[in-house]
Formats: sequence, structure tokens, C-alpha cells
Amino acid sequence: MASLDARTTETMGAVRAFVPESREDVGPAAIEAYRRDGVICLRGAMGDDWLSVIADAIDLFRPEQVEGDERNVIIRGDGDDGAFQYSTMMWRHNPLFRRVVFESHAPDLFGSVLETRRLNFFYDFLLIKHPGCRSASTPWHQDMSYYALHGTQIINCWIALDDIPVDTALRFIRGSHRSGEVFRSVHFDPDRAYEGPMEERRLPPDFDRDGEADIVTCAMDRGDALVWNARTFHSAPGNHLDRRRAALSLNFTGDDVTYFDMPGESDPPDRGEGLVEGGPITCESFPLLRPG
Ligand SMILES: O=C(O)CCC(=O)C(=O)O
Repeated sequence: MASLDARTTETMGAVRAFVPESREDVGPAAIEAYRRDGVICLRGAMGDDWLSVIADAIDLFRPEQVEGDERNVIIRGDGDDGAFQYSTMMWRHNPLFRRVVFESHAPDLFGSVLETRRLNFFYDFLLIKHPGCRSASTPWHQDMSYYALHGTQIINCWIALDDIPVDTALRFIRGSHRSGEVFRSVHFDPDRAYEGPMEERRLPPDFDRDGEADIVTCAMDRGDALVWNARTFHSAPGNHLDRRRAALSLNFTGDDVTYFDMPGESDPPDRGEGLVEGGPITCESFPLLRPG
């Protein structure tokens, strides 16, 4: 795994942050910054009402129930006190995560970044870096590398469930979504690899060793959300703090997205029901939330 020591946070710029204009609309300045930088931070995107539903959803969720399922991964580095755990597609079996997706303002608020008429829910993703999972850094990657999707209107909306200081915050390569290139998938677990990766794609560069790389980051309060484009490169350090660092990410797609019959393993592994190459992705697994 690439070392994150090579660049200190003092050498990094700031992710542009906005207070949404309303509960359902981020406003034009945030949209413009998202288009240009490929990432924005939305302050107070989720209030205590929905944060407490998410907390209850996590209490309901038992990783043991999905042990052995590739949608639930636990990484424990040698000598680390805590583990890095992540899970996806929880809304299919957890009624409280389902409420967040179908009943909260999240689809309208985050969907407003995408400037789309139709909005599909792609997947949920819970990430918990338990206290002391020091070596569990997240490698530089683009989410698009893992997706069985074509298109550009794909966002990751990463809601902080704890206050996150800059030392454990996500880092982004500003504007990296604009080249359009999709790089090869790399596993978050350094001891694992995806089956049949697309070798014709280049491996992600080591931006930590590149003094010129335009890295941006930002500290977050609980309830703030980062929204980034699926082609924007990002990474994160492990958690050397003595407290949890958790997030729930909600991933949405817009009008121009279609199904890619991707060779090899995708992540999420779900390929929907009855999808065909180049066709729409609406199905039971990827529901249409806003018909446009
Ligand atoms: O929270 C992290 O450490 C990584 C999150 C991430 O890279 C992602 O959700 O794609």
C-alpha cells in the first residue's frame, strides 16, 4: 500500500465547502465547484433526525450475519488495535438503511449536484475505521474502476458519522475526473485482489510521491457530506486516533448512465436483474428514485 507520509497535510489545498441552499438543493455555486473540481463538501447535509436513524441502522446491522459474503469486508493490519470494516447493499436487508434511501431528503439534495432528470440509487456503503486501525489506509483509486457502468453522472455522497479531523480525512486530486480516463481497480485490502481486473487499464499513479499533485482535503463535522465524481481520484489514511471514524456513503446515478457488461469482478458485485450492455440500469437492485 502506498505510503501516505510523503505529503503532509500542510502541503494540501482545501476541498471547497458549501452550506446547501435548502434541504433539497445544493445551489449553483456548489454545482459549479463540483463540475470543476470533481469534489465538494456540503456542511450540515444530514441533520440529527436522519443521523439518529443511521445510528440505529448500524446498531441493527450485525457483520457476523453476512460473514463470508463479499459485500462485507473486515481488514485487520498486523499490529493494529482495530479493524477497518466496510459493507455494501445493506438497504436490501436493513429496514432503517432503506428508510434513509427512500424517505430522507438525501436523494433530492445530492441528486441536485448531478443536474439530472432521472435518479437511480446505485448502492450504500458503510465504512468504519475502528480506533487504532493505523495501517488501514485507503489506496488512491477512482470508484469508476469498480463499476459495471458507463456514463459520467455518478456520485459518491460520503456522510461523516463522526467528527473527522484532517489527519484521518479523505484526500482528492482536484479536477482528476476531467480527463475521463478510468484506471484499474485496486483492492482496499492489500492482501486481496479483484478477479480478472481489466489489464488494459493503467494502474493508479502514486500521487503521494508526486510533489506537483494537486491534493485537496478537509476536516468534517458529523453530518457534513463529501460529494465526488466517480472518476475523481481519492485516498485516505488509516485511523491512528483512539476513536471511531465512520461514514455512510450513498451512491447515485443520473440520466447518462447505462449498464457495462464489465469483464471480471465488479464492486459492488451485484449486477442487477436482467440488465443488458448499454441499456438502462433500473431494476430491483438499482431502483429508480426519481423518474424525471
Ligand atoms: O473512507 C475511506 O477511507 C475511503 C472511502 C472511499 O474511498 C470510498 O468510499 O470510495
